[in-house]
Amino acid sequence: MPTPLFLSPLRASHSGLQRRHLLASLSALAAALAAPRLVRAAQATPVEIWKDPSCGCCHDWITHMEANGFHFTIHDTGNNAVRARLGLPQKLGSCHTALVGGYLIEGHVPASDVRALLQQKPKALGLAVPGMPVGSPGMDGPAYGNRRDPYDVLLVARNGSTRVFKSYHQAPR
Ligand SMILES: [Cu+2]
Repeated sequence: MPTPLFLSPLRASHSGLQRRHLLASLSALAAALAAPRLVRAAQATPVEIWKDPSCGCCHDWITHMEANGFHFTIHDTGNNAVRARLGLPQKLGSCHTALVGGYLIEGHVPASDVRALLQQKPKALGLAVPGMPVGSPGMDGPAYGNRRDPYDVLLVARNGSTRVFKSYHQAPR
């Protein structure tokens, strides 16, 4: 019968096309999966952090920062000594102290503000969110009933004076 002879090359080229299409899709998928991971490894900003080993909200802040391209070296030694050594007034203190790009980061500072600080490079000791306001990164979400208290990110000068770097969740006036 001539029919199979006529159909088979057509079927062959059709499946070849499908295979090529599938391979192209697979390599595009592989590239899409691999690329961000490589970029993340190469460009992640190193951060050193001092915290209590049992601090859960510290860990949640680290998770927030890592999701925004920071990479951590963790010291589970508490942060009172390092905070004093680096010259941050205790009244501005929180549960963790970090160092990134020569700046001190105290408490639950949003990653976007850390990025802004690193871009603006002001003359300063660093940023602080004193205490542990509910609604700040690592102190947020369903575990806190999605409450969003107002808080300020403070830019701390080397002499310990502060000004508001960014305000969050302020009640509308
Ligand atoms: Cu905390």
